[in-house]
Amino acid sequence: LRQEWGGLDILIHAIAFAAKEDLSNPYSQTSRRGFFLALDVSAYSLVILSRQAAKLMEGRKGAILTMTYMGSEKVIPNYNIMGVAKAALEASVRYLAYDLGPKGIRVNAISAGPIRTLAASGIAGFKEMLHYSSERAPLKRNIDAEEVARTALYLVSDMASAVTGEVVHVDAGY
Ligand code: 0WE
Repeated sequence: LRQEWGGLDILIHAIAFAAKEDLSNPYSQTSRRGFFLALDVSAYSLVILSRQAAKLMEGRKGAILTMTYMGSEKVIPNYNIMGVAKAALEASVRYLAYDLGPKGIRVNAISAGPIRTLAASGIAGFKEMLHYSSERAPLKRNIDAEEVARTALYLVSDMASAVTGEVVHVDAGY
């Protein structure tokens, strides 16, 4: 990237993974291996990518953005180890914001409401979740990917030049 682009302005971190059985078995059954896998892929990846990105962002007012979910704050049935991984991810956003702030790099997260996607199609009861949240959210509807994208564009742009260490909820108010 240094060769081809001369540096980096924006890093979007959008990766998460937990073993399928850890998203259905009771949370108390989570194995050490499953715990490590979910935290490694879903939370530590932000730390290592941010460290590398920061080197490419020197003198550039860089912006780092990651994706999280309310399962970090409240219990969502079956979200399990992913909720714990997202809690670690959101705390990492704050510590990275503190760490990289002096270099002019901002670090934020979007906490999106549920969206019908290919990844979501594999989740048992997802349709019911969409129905439940649209009934209770203040805006009385679900969100779409473009609404997340518009918030992302805001957060990585100069419009959000004083916003860092923040978790912005894009969830129709849920
Ligand atoms: O963060 C997520 C899901 C991320 C995810 C999805 C999978 C499915 C396939 C992580 N690991 C895996 N592993 C697989 O093998 N979301 C915010 C979407 C999501 O997932 C849920 C949800 C919601 C919402 C799982 C249970 C309950 C609600």
